[in-house]
Amino acid sequence: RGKVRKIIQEKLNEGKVLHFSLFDPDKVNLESIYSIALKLVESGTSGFLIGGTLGVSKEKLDSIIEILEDFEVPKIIFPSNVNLITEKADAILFMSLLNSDDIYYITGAQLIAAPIIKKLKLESLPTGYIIVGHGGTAAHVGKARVIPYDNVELIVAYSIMAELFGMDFVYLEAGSGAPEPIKPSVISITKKYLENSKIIVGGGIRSEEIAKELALAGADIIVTGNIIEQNLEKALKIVKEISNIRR
Ligand code: 1GP
Repeated sequence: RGKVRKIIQEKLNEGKVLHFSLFDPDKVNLESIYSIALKLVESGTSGFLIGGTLGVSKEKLDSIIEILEDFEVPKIIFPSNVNLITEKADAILFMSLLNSDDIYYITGAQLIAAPIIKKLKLESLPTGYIIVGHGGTAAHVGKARVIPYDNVELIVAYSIMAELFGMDFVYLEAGSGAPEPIKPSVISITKKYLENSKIIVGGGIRSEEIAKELALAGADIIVTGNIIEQNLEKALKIVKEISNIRR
């Protein structure tokens, strides 16, 4: 097993919940990213996810990872397509958009990416990506058959499927900038059905209260993106809240 997987597992074994900070290469400003990242690390963020759906390039991805190089926190690619693969990262979320209607987003892009990832010896974190509720740009581009926020039956079935496929992570995504995040009640029910796969939750998380609720409901990793750019102080509060939780 890879290094990043081990770091995540060790923290989870200690009863911690992890927070990942998402940087969208299309939105971040290269001049301010170092100081923002420093504050996030000091507040306890456990990982940097770098990726986005529109306006992203490998060059910008590389520049961001270079700026983040000094931080020991893992730098993980959150890819929307095959152009976002770089050997500079510590790992990549090797994702399949399980509720897509387009085979390209389920196994097509992954087929093209697989030999590249192997050649670069990039650590791969097998992830079932499931888009719920608002869905946002990722749902539109990924042709997701978006699952309604309250359809627990479907969310659970997709999550079990991901686990049965052997995926280490189930990423429940409400979409970047979603007006509402995934419901904590949905997370707690889904958690009961998963024995091995870890739950990543993201999309529309803007307060420490909701972040805490999601963590206590069973989310293993909480992702926040937009709030970092919109209200850094608030984002740091979320990170601190998550880092103090012990389950
Ligand atoms: C999006 O889950 C992430 O892919 C984070 O969403 O930008 O709304 O925090 P936000």
